[in-house]
Amino acid sequence: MLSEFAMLKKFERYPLTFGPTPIEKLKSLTDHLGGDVEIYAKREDCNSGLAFGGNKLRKLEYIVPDAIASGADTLVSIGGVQSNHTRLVAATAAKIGMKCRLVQESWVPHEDAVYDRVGNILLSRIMGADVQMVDEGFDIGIRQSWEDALADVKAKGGKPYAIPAGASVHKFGGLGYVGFAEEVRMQEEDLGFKFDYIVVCAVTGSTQAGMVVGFAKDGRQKNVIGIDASFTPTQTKAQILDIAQKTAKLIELGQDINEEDIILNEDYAYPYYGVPSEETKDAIRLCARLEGMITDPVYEGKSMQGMIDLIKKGYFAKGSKILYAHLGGVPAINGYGYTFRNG
Ligand code: 1AC
Repeated sequence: MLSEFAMLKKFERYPLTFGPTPIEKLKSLTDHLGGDVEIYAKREDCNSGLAFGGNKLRKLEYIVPDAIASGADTLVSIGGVQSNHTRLVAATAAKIGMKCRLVQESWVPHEDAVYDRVGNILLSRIMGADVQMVDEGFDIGIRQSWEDALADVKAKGGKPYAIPAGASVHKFGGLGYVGFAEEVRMQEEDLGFKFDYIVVCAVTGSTQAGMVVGFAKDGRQKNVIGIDASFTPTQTKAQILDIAQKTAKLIELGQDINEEDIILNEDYAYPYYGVPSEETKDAIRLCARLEGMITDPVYEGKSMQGMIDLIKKGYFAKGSKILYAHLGGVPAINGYGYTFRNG
């Protein structure tokens, strides 16, 4: 089917999600932080029945039609050991009747006895993906291990379809979050107000890039506040800009996206990708205890920490309405059982 969103109407969309995701007010967190700004969450973590859902499915909805049309029989992708993206590629492959080959690199210097047995990777294995562990460190770029996996599938007589880390540098990787912006605009009509800021976690970049392009339609691209969780922000920012520019061209946005349109805060990714600081852990606990909303040590914990800290520092004007994008990284928290052994 063709996309229902005006900005994407020439693109095929293969439905993997339930439809528009809920927006809920985080009242207790708002009150706890003094009430000068109002905090809402858009629950991308509740977007699908596929393997606990999450942001990657919005992107994959625009990639699957191309994968099917290519005649491929195997989706091939890559991420860290606890990658959400690879989990959702595995789920998508299962749903559309393809095989799945996943390269899981050692992106996170985090030790927990069960890190490579629980959470995302456990689910990928259960869904039948061929999971290959590779001892290489963090890098959001194109990886030799992934290219080797593509060649290996071919050598064994399969027909691979290549999906890069986070689906980000795929030619259609930015489309899903253009749709997010369109969906928010529709929801704003029902709510009767517009959000002043959208806060989003960024690592491989296509989620923020798509939002920037989508919100450029009504001049709000600079209101998308990315919180870096990669700890390699120069690379992440360059990738966001590149994806946003290519996506803008692809959808014929009719306006340029420039470096100053990409707002990426670098202050909360420390000490390393996938390793939570004490402040990240505190943000996870605070949000869980006030709202029952679970965030994770890799992605949403860092963007939650960033949003809370920016509110405390007065970054957002009094009276602002902030939309926190919960992208759905929670399954990884199972790999942090020791970190949270005392709550
Ligand atoms: C890093 C892309 C990323 C994942 O889940 O693998 N978000």
